[in-house]
Amino acid sequence: MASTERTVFRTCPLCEATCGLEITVAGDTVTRIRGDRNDVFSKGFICPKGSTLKQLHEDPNRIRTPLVKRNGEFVPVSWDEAWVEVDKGLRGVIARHGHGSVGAYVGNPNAHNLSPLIYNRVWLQALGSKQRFSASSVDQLPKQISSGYLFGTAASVAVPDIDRTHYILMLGANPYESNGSLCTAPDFPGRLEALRERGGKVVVVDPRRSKTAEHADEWIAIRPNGDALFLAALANAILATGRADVGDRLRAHVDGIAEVSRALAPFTPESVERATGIEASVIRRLANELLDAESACVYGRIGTCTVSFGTTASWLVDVVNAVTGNLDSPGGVMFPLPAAGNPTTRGEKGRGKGFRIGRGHSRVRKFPEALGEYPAAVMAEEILTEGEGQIRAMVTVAGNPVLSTPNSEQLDEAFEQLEFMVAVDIYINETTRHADVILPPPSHLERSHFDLVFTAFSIRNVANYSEPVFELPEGQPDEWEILAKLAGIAQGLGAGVDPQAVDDFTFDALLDSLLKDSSSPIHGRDRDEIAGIVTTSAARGPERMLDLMLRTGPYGDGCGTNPKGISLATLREHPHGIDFGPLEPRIPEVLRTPSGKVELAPEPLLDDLVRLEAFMVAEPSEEMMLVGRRHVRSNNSWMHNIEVLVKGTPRCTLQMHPSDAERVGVSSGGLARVTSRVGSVVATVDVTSDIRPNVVSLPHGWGHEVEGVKLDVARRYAGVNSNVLTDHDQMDPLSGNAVLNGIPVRVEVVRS
Ligand SMILES: Nc1nc2c(c(=O)[nH]1)N[C@H]1C(S)=C(S)[C@@H](COP(=O)(O)OP(=O)(O)OC[C@H]3O[C@@H](n4cnc5c(=O)[nH]c(N)nc54)[C@H](O)[C@@H]3O)O[C@H]1N2
Ligand SMILES: Nc1nc2c(c(=O)[nH]1)N[C@H]1C(S)=C(S)[C@@H](COP(=O)(O)OP(=O)(O)OC[C@H]3O[C@@H](n4cnc5c(=O)[nH]c(N)nc54)[C@H](O)[C@@H]3O)O[C@H]1N2
Ligand code: SF4
Ligand SMILES: [Mo]
Repeated sequence: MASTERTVFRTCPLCEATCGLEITVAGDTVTRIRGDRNDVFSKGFICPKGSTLKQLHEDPNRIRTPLVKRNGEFVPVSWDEAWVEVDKGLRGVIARHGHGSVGAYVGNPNAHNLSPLIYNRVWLQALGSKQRFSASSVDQLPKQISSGYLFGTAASVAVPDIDRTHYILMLGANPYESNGSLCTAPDFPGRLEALRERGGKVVVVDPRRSKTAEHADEWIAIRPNGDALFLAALANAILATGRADVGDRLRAHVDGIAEVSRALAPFTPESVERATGIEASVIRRLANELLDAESACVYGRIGTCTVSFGTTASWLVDVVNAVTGNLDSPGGVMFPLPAAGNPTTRGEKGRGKGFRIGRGHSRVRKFPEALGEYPAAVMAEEILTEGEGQIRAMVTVAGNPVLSTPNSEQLDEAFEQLEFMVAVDIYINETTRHADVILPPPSHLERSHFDLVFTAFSIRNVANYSEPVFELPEGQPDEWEILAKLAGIAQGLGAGVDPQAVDDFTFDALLDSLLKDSSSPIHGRDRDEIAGIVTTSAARGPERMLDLMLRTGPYGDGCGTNPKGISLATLREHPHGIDFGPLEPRIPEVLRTPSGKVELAPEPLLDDLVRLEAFMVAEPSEEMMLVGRRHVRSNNSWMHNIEVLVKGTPRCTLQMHPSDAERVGVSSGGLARVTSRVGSVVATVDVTSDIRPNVVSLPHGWGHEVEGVKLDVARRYAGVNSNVLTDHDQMDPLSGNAVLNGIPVRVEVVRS
């Protein structure tokens, strides 16, 4: 069969590392997947998940035809029939209760998928409901909000320049398992090793001795949710040395240092010792190390974001970076310049409207809107609480909130009560089993790929476009066609609406906005001429949109004005990607704040220091605290149906310190009941000294043994759902982000 073999290169769509894959195909079968050694960014690196795109594609449980629920059972139907059901269901709910009664949840894989990145907005707008939710509010929202206040847009996240830094202080992140987040760096572990080899230092702050901590120079076992206090004290100690300085280049561009300095005065290293569990001398030493290092960066992730001081901690990460002279500087934290543009490259340079939240408030608990959404933690009550504006129907796209968001049992019950639900998903899982109609997108190998999101969080400026490996099966619409059709139906155009018409409308809207934007290279140009240029090279769908974005982006050909610039065609000619080089300083041009400065002392954050101080002086809780963790062979809730990934030592275990295990009376392999305010699970115990006493850890995304779930492999490795324990009442008040780490729990032995 060797004669029919072909090799294709594509970017892995599974995590933020965006590794290049080399895929060998014979006929319609993948024969091998390995790292693409010529990929400009990943250079052959791949993790165990990357090669399982084959198993994912071939998974017999992956849905291949639309499913409609009849008498409680899913029945395969034609696409035409499915659309009639979607139209009938949505139309009915809208007629009875109005547009505002349809809620929407979009999950994490959307961020790795070009079609929804462009067309989700279209159907969400057509739906016209304010009841929008996503995985952002169980994840990175606090960092986006703090960045929005500081730099002007929620996309202005400064990423650690790990290839050039001499020192990294990492909090609540475990890239040896996760491969990095809000920091796209394929082979993150290798890059940390290179940092140490060139004489640099890696310090990890985590209640667990994670794999990253194991490979670091120093592990600091912080108390869960101690990060904001720790960082406040670190900034306080740095400011106290008299050596704090944003650096010559930034001095004229940063406002608020004096205010920050004053506001952080109460947070001395001594006064945070008790609440953080970290000695004052350690904090002072770290302050000096950060100042002494030729360059240094502080980086915080899930453990810093998904806690009750998530936004404040995320802000203080950048405060420390700024006052040590490491903001927007090589080896510090820097702003990427993404090829397809984003809010940091559009509009007037260096100044803007700034960032705010609270354009509306959730109906029941009055939580402010952020980034056009309400917190996922209020979704259940919005479905369950009667009254005007109650959610009666849900649309989910690539999300599994029943396993991923707080107080799962309550949300599960809420989904059960919906009048109608549509899911765009590849599996019947804990969430989609509640759907009336499931619309399956093509497999990950049947679609094109471009990282619209992660090029904006990347430690190098790169661009990589991948063609689909396989053609769409007969009759299978592309994911963008599914979403465009959903938009048409939501708009009331009926089951027969042509997705191409929705696409034309979407393209026209983008083109018009670029023609009007005075910063765009096609500003004021002839509409038909530009449409002609783009349409010849990329007929329609996401490719046409991407082509226009690339051409008008920072490296683009400007549709003719910059002959050396790129278009989609250029990327097609470079299957291993294009490297535009290391990040370059972008302040002040990157800023979109009203003042045109980095606003280091935003009011909402200064105000929150009152709450932080109260937390500092309060008697620390005696209760045990639950934190999460990730494993390199797992991916949130949805890759547990792949045998090669889940087999072996069970991974959904409750990690516990020997002293706690002894007190509770459990040993490794035994069972313990973990109980929080909202729920209770029984988990297998794993006793380890790699965790702080009084802290237990359980990974999320498990608990597949639920009626109606059609994941044959995952059921055999079911595990338990840690989000049965997380509490929908516990939120970071500044962002509405869920608290997923530092959950007070009781642990008891279960005797068999
Ligand atoms: N306790 C606790 N909870 C957590 C976390 C934690 O650390 N601790 N982490 C949180 C974080 S960071 C995140 S991002 C969320 C994730 O939460 P979610 O985004 O809600 O869940 P995922 O597990 O990513 O589920 C993805 C869904 O998308 C489907 N899918 C996969 N690929 C595609 C595709 O190409 N198209 C379509 N249409 N569907 C697809 C899968 O079948 C699955 O149903 O979980 C959060 N929950
Ligand atoms: N293999 C794999 N890779 C993934 C994913 C996956 O599920 N599996 N998910 C992807 C997604 S959606 C995301 S968002 C990223 C997340 O990427 P990371 O943030 O690197 O992910 P985690 O491994 O959850 O690391 C969080 C760490 O925070 C620690 N922690 C808990 N509470 C606290 C605290 O209060 N303070 C401090 N300092 N630390 C704390 C935990 O012990 C844990 O080690 O990973 C992505 N990559
Ligand atoms: S690290 Fe992430 S992008 Fe790279 S192969 Fe693994 S899952 Fe894919
Ligand atoms: Mo995430």
